[in-house]
Amino acid sequence: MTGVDLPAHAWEPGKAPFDPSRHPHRRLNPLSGRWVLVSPQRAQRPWLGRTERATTDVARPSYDPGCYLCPGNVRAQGARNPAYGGVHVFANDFAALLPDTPAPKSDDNSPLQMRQAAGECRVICFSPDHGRSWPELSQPQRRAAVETWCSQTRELGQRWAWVQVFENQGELMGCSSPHPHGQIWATDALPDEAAVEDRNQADWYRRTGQVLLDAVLQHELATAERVVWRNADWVVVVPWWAAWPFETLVLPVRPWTRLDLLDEAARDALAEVMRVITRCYDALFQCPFPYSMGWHGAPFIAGVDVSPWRLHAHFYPPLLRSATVRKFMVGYEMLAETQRDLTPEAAAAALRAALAEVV
Ligand code: H2U
Ligand code: ZN
Repeated sequence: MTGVDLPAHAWEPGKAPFDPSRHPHRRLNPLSGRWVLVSPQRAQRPWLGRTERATTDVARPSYDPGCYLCPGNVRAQGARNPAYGGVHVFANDFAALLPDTPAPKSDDNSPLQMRQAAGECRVICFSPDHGRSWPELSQPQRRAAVETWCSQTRELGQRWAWVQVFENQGELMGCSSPHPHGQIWATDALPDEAAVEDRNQADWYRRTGQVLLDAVLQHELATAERVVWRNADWVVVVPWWAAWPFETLVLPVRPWTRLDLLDEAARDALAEVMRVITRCYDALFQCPFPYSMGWHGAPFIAGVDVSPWRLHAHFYPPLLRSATVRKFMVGYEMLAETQRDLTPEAAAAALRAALAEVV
């Protein structure tokens, strides 16, 4: 036999019964249809690679004269923000999508495809206070931000097929300003992630007559292994298929399909979810936790059956082991498939422990 020596393992190859907390395995993400390689035996490997500079936890001022997003300040393209006192929404000065875009000629037989891309991009400032984001906002302020997600989704959904509410938090995730803000991009076509989730939820519904994420939620509540926190309306889990080390999925208890349809109680409860989850993340490594998060709900396409859809939010934080060690999606991830060392169950336990300190 040729080859290299295998490293010694804690189990006898070929003999030990499968244990997902010790043995490498693959898990399916049924929303994306992609697999994740889980390698728990590797979680103790030494790290001599890059460390991120820890974000210094200095209190930020409540107003920054140099901030493009603070009330009364002039933005990068010359427009001036009003002296807003609550949530403030404006059209992105550097919009990636424009409403009146001509359509290119398309040739279905060409390998080089091109399609029209029309839409609108907006920025949401969650509060006038430069120094307070989700964890520090008051409950009424968080509730107002949730209300804006819902009302913007309703308004933009009248014109566009897909309304993407999202937010980048922290320099590590490319967030351009510490001022608490999120974004909304609305577009005429289903973007890639939305189209894949749409197809997979529709396939599941056709095959089983069930809503995919309702089935997932039932499993998660039954085992509770990956549940981080819940209230009457929402459940926060580290999904079975998490790709990022501390990725979470926010699922509704009641059968909501889109943000704009949520009732008052669900909106109130969602404001609480945002407090708990952001504090939980910050407590995990005692730093302002970077992440990208966003909402997926049924598209606004006339005549399309929305029954397979369940509203949900994804939180994708990049940190792995501390404020300074992040996960890189490189090498095997780029060329083969996503891989993680820490099991989603261990990640959920760590988040629950962090949460116990702050909530
Ligand atoms: P991020 O921090 O998540 O990148 O979002 C900031 C957005 O705000 C970004 O899309 C916009 C950028 O184009 N922006 C303005 O529209 N006007 C400005 O004056 C600064 C930033
Ligand atoms: Zn500011």
